[in-house]
Amino acid sequence: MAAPPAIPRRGLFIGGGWREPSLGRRLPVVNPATEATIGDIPAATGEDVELAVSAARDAFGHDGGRHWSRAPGAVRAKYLKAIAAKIKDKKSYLALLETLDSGKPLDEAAGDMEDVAACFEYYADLAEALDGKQRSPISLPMENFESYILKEPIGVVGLITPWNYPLLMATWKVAPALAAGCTAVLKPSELASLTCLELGGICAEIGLPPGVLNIITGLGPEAGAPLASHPHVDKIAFTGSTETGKRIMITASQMVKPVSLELGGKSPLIVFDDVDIDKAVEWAMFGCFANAGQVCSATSRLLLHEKIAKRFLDRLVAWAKSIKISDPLEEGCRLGSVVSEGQYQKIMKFISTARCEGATILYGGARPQHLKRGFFIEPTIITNVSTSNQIWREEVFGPVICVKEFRTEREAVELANNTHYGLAGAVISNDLERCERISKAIQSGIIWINCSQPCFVQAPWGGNKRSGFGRELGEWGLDNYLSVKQVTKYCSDEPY
Ligand code: TXE
Repeated sequence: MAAPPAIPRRGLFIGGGWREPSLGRRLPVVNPATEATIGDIPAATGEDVELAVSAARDAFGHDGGRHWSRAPGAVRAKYLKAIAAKIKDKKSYLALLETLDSGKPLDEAAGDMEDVAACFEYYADLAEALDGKQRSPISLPMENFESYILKEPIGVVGLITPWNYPLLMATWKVAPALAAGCTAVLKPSELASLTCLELGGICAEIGLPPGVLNIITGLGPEAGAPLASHPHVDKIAFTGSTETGKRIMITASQMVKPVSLELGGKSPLIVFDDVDIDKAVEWAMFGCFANAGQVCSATSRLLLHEKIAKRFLDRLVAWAKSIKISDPLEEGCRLGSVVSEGQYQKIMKFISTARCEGATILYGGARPQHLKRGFFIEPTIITNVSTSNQIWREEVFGPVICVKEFRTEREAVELANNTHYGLAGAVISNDLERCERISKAIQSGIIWINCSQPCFVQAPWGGNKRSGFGRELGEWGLDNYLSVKQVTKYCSDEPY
C-alpha cells in the first residue's frame, strides 16, 4: 500500500503568494477512508475574496501593457504547458493527496492527474491558435461597409468547483479561462481542496504572473457566495448541486452577470436484448460505480429490455459481489469510500427511503462488513422501482443504481426522458440505426452509444434541463471565457 505523504499546510493563494485567511480560521481535512483528521485548509471569507478579486483585476489589466489579457496566446500557452509538465512530474504525489482527501482509488486518482495535464496541454494549443483567430471578417451584403469580430477575454472569472474530481473539475475551468486571457479566482469544494492548493504551489514554481490565478478555500456560503456576488467578477462558472446552482443564478441575475452551470444528473442507460450481456454489464457497472458513483453523468437509471433483465441482473450482482472494496490506497481497490460522512448519511437515507417506498434492494445497501471505519457503501442495485420513487427522480451521487424493465423502444425513450435532468444518456444495442434514433430522442447534452462515461477533452460537455447550461471542454470550453465584439467600419468618402 502506498505510504501517505505529509499534508502540506497551505494558506490562500492570492496575488502569487500564500496568505493566512483574514479571520485566521481553518477547516479540518478528513480522510474519508479512515475518518482520521489529516490536516487543515484555510477558511476564506469576504475580505479574502476581496483581495483575490483585486489581485485578479490587476493581473487582467485594463489599458494594454504586459497584462495577461493582452499577452499573445503563445505566451499564455507557454505557462499552461509549464503547468502541465509540473503536474506530470508530481503525478504520484498529487494522486496520493487526491485519494487521501476524496477516498477514490489511487489508480483512478492517477488517471485524473493524467487528464489534468492533458487538459492544460490542450488549452495551451487553443491559446496559441487564438492568436490567428482573434479577428475574423464577416461578409456583409452592402458595399462601403466592412465588419469583423474580435474575440476578447471576458475579464475576471469566478470558478466554483466540486469535490468528486477535485483537481480535474477545477482544471476544466482554469485551463480554458487562462487560455482565453481571463484571470481567475478558483474556489474549490471545502470537502476536497488539497490538490487545488497544490496547483497554487505549481503556479508559483513556474512563475505564473501574480494574480492570474488565485485560489481561495473555504465554505460555500462564506467564500463561494461573496465570489459569486462580487461586482468586479465578470462571469461565474460553477459545477455542483442544482440547489446551489439556482442560488448562484439568482445572485448573478442581480448584476446581469453571465454564468455557466454544470449541475446534477440522473442519466439513463438503455440496454436492448441484442447485446453481448457481459460487455453491457461492464459498461453498466463502470457507468454507475466508477468513482463510487460520484459522477454527475453517472448512468444511475438502468433500463433493461425485459427479455434479458434477469440474466443481466444475475451478472451485475455477481460482479458487485466480486469487486474489491478497500482502503483506496490498497492495490486493486475498485470501490473506495464516498467523500464525507455527510454524503454517506445522505446516500444511506436514499436507500432506506427506496425501501420504505416499496423498491427492492437486490444487492448491497449497507457498509461492507469487513470495513469497520470509513465512509464505505456496498455497490447497491435497486429493482421494483416506480417512476414516482425518490430513487428514480433524485440524484444520489453514490454507488447506487436503480433498474426498470421495458418492452419497446418507445417505452425505453419515455422512461429515459422521465426526469428533470438532462446531462447524459447511453444506449447499448447492436442495431446502430436504433442507437442513432435514440440519440436524437433522448433529451440530454451527451449521448453514449455502446459505452458509458468516456470523456475526451476535445468533445463538449454539459447538460440541458435542470442539469444546467453552457458547455465545457473542446472549443466550446474556450468560448465560455471569450466575448464577441462586432466592429463595423464605414469605408467610403461618400455620404451615407
Ligand atoms: O454541493 P454544492 P455539495 C451534487 C450531488 C451532491 C450534492 C451536494 O448530488 O450530493 O450536489 O454536494 C460551493 N454560493 N453534486 O453540498 O453545495 C461549495 O463550497 C457559492 C453534483 O458539495 O453545490 C463547492 O465549492 N458557492 C456535482 C461547490 O459550491 C457555494 C458535484 C459545490 O457544492 C454556495 C458535486 C453558495 N451559496 C455535488 N454553497 C456535479 N455536477 O458533478 C456551496 N457552494
